[in-house]
This record gives sequence, structure tokens and C-alpha cells, in this order.
Amino acid sequence: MIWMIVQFASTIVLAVLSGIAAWRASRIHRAPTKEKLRTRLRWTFVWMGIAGLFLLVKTAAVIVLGASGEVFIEDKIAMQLPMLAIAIAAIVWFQIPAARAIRAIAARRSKDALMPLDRLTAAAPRWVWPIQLGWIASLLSVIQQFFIAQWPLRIGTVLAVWLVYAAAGCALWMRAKSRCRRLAETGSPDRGAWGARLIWRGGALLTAVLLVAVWFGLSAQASRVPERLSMAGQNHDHGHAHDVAAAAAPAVSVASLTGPQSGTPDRRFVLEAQKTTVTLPTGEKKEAWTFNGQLPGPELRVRQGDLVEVTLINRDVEAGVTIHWHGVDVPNAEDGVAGMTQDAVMPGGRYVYRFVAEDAGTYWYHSHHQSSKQVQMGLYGVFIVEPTAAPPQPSVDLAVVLHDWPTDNGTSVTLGSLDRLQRKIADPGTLVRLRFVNAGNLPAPIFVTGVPFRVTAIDGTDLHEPGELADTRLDLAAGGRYDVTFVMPNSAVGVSRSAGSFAQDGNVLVISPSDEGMPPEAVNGNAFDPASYGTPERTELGLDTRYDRHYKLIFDNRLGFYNGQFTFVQTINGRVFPDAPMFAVREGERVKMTFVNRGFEVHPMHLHGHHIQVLSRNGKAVTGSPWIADTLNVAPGETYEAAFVADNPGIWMDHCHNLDHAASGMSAHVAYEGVFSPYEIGSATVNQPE
Ligand SMILES: [Cu+2]
Repeated sequence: MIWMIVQFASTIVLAVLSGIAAWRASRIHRAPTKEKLRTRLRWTFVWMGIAGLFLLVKTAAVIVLGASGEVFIEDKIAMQLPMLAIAIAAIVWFQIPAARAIRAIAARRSKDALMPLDRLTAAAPRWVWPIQLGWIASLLSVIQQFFIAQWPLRIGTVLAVWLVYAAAGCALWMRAKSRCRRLAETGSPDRGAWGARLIWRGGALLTAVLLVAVWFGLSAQASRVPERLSMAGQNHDHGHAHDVAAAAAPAVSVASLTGPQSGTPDRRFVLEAQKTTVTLPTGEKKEAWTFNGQLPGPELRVRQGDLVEVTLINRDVEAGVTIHWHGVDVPNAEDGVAGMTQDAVMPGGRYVYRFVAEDAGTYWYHSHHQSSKQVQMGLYGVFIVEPTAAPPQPSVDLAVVLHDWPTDNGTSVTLGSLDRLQRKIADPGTLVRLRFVNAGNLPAPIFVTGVPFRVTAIDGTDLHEPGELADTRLDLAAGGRYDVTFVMPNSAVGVSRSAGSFAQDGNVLVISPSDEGMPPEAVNGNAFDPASYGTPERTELGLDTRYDRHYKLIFDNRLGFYNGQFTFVQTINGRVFPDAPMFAVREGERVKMTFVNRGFEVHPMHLHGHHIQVLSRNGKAVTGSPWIADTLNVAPGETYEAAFVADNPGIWMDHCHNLDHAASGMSAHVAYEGVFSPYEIGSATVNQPE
């Protein structure tokens, strides 16, 4: 959302401009002549004026954001704007009258030197101090915005910021006073011997550097994840449950929540994690970590209702590996989260996953151990559950995985199914189904041209009466899936990741009736909006349903340390894993979650073991088909209400599927009461879920 960026940017620009204005204001009394004094006075006001414009922009942005909810502006209302308003008041009451007095001294085209008394007027605290106060207010706004970003806002934090403001304001006033006194005593604007000044300035700088260094060291240390901890034992949050103090149920271990342990599987697969050298489309050779030497891993196709057995063998990935069935609501022990539902499988080890594929749809699998690294390195593949009551079989049913691979020269190349021009043949009049899977960390634009098409499923769940689309861009959430179907025309159909001519861009898939023909250019049309697509259908969950629990998740980012690293820390309710909230639920409950993104990055939120139904976006109810997702893209400034039924006991990750964000703290859990995990994470264990 543009106003979020405007707000962030104007806050930074304001601090820079007011700093320049304050610096200029503090130097005008050293003007050699009255004419120079006049110019310097004018320039100070020019800088102050530009800063004032950005303050107006910032204020406008805050007003606009306020309409989206108080969560977006509470820190601005409690601290930033009133601090700035006080500075503005000081400027109006003190600085502008003082400027009039200075202007009376200054004279156009006068080469006269300033009298000592003139210099005193031009160095008066009433002149210098207000803009310095404005600079402090805008500097504190930046610090609060980028380093503290907290939710809910604590009164102690607000008081601390105001205290710093008051102290800095007093210190600057006293400094301006003493400077004036010195000027009155010596009668000269000289600032004393440069040696003494150097010692003072050097000392101040050294102190500042030391303070920052101590702060860095302490925060880095404090941010370390303990050597050993249970992921299930952290801050329990209980939403608005009616009787949370009820007697604890007998404890159930995650390890006991398995799929069917007996019975002959309908489908058996073996996935062997191994190091493989792959050749990128650029010709570059790279080490990849793959399943069965393939990139992406083998496409697993099963029938709805099949008992599936997958044996994971780790041949030589030293760090260990697991398999998470993304979007498949498997029993908890089959979920593949290292340190939560199992220990990572080390080289030479194996783990057997058994579950019934209950819901037809497009899913994927990937390692959930060091996931930000291992998915990037290639440990992922597609998992497709075909429906039992099969509709007319498509003549082309193709999974298209989107994944980027960074190369040595910094750019990314697409791997998977769209890394070069590929052609598929389909007879005119037949049904084509494309299953898009985004295995990357960022939303992926997809363009389908040459035919009207329908989005028939989101994250594996069919949509109700989806309408025909054309010239529409599909923005697929990281970790998400869209199924697209169309009836094959007599001419070529194209799929690409960018708009424009197909001839220039190699990253295309062409589906055509014969070996030749190119599709029309991809147009950057409107974005597909799942909130108003298809027609409504009754479901168990709605905006007027009575919910047993309601959780609010506020996403934000701030600069700081996570596990010893200085980074953009990605927070949920101001906290990071393992201190991020644990959302308690009980089997059978209806749970509502409100997601709010207050930061400046996109967060595709992924809840394991459940599908969530999106109820509203930015206060507007979903009007189309029920929108059921497992990975919901929450863009900056957006608010979503979503709900799920707690029907799959266990402890489930609820994290950002920009896996780099998950690795920077954006990872929480939904925990069923009475369930515990015998597994641990931390540097003293092998498990690193993110
Ligand atoms: Cu994120």
C-alpha cells in the first residue's frame, strides 16, 4: 500500500531535512557580514520549509492509514506526531519572532560586519533551539519506527521515548544558553582552540560509539535462541476463550498423532535426499540438494483416499533433512517439522511418512529443516491428489513450479518448468489444466495468454463457479498454488512470468495444437482478485459465526538482532520466535484470526495442518466463491479476517512462507491444549525448523 511507504519514507526524509535546517540555524551568527546573515537566515527557512512539507506529507499519510485501523497509527499518535507538534509550536512561538529580530539586523547588500550584540541576537536560544527540538522529534520518530516497532504498544515504551525527548530538549536548551553566554563573554563567534574542540568532539563521538557497541553486543547476545528448548513450551496465548482454566486434558505426545500405521499403502514412494550437481540454464554448474537427483523433486501423484507411504532417506545432506507436506492436512506426526513433529533425518537415516490423501488438489512437499536454505537449494517437489470422482480428464495436466535460483553474478534464474521455451501439444477442444506452485519466497506474477481461462482451485481447494478471465495477471503467493483450466483453442497459448513479447523472453511455456505457432504477447492487465471471484456458497464459517477464540496477529519489521545476527527482524505481535505467541485451541473449536501487516514487506502466512477460510479483506467481506487457503498473502497495510475449524490435534506451525522471514523470527504456532512435543530445537540439537 502506497501510503505505508509514503509514511516510512517521509519520516526518514523529515529527519534528514530538519537536521540540515538545525545545523544551518546554529551557524548563522558566524556570518561575516550583515548581507551574509540575511542569506543564511533565508536558507535556514528554505530547509525548514521543505522539512515542513514532508511533515505535512507524513501527517496526511497517518490520517489515511488511520482509516485502515488504529493499529497502523497508534505509535504515531502516542509519540511521533505530538513530539513534532511541540516542536512546531516552539518554532511558531519562539523561532519566528526571533527570526524577525535577526532580520532587522541583517541588511541587503551590506558589507558591514556584525556587532557583538548582533551575533548574540543571531545565536539566541529562542532562535536555535526550536528547530533542534524538531530534529530530535523526527530522529526519535525514526528510531521508534525502525528499531522499536512494538505491538501492543506498552506504556513504558511510550514514557521512555517521551523522557528521552524531554531530556534531549533540556540538554539542547542548556547548550544553546551556555553558547550564548560564552559569546557574550568573549564577544567573538570563534569556538575556542581547535585542540580543545577536537578533544570534546572526539570524546563525545567515542562515547557514542562505545554506547552503540555495548548495545549491539548486549542485544546480539540477548537475541540468541537457547541451546535447547521445546517449541511447545512458549508463551501461550488464549484468545478470547471462555474457560481456559479448565482442567488440563491428559497429555498427548505429538509423536503419537500418526497416520494409519497398519495397512498396505496404495502408493509407495522413496525420496532420497542427496547432493547433486545441476547445470543451470545459464550453463553454470551448481551444487544442489535434491530428492532423487531431480530438480524439482519427483512429481508424486496419488488418488484421493489413497494410503500414501513415503520413505525419506538422507544420503549425504550433512545438516539433516525432513519432508513437510505443504497444504496437505496430514496427522501431526507426519507434518515433517524438525524439532516439533520429528527430529531431522541425518545422513544414513530414514523416516517413514504415512497418511491418507483425503483432499484432492495441488500441493507440494519440501524440507522443513533449515527450510530457508534447503528449499532454496532444491529440496522440494509437487504432490498432486487426483479426485476419485474424476471429471473429464484433461488432455494436458501439468504442474508448473516457480522457483528462483541465485547465480554467481547476483541475478536469479528460474528453475522448474519455466526456465526455457517449452512446448506441449494439446488437441483443440480438449481441457488443459495447469497447476502453478510458487516454491519461491516472493509473490510470483503469472501471465496466461491466447485463451480465456478460469482459476479453478486455490491452494488445492476448488472454487465455486469460477468465471472466465482474460488479460489478467495472477499474483501467486509464496508457497501458494493456483490451478488454471481452459479449453484448448485452435491457436497457441502462452504462459510466462513477465509481460511482453514471448520471443524475447525464454521463460515461457507454449501449449499449441502443433509444433509451431506462438501465442500473443502477455498483457500486464488487472491482478486476479480471489476476494470477488466465483459465486458464494454456504460454508460452516462466516463473518457472523460465533467463534470460540479470536487471535490478532500484527506483522511488522524492525532493525535489530535475531539469533545474534543484525537484520530486519520480522515480528508477530512485536515478538519473534521462540517468544512469538503460541495460539491455544481445543479440538472442535472455531477459531478466527485477524492478520494485520503494519510493516513494509509482504507476508504469505502459512498455517500447517489446516485450511483457513478468508472472510474479509480490509473490512470488506469476501463476495465471491468461498476462498480457502493454506498460504495467505498479507501485503503491507492489509488486514484480513480468516477462520478455521480446529479439527486436527497437534502443534502446528503458523509462519511466514517467505522462508527468510521465518528464519528472522516470523514463526508462531497453533497448539492444541494437552498436546506436547518430545522434540527440541536449539544449537545443542540437530533441529532447525526454519
Ligand atoms: Cu514474511
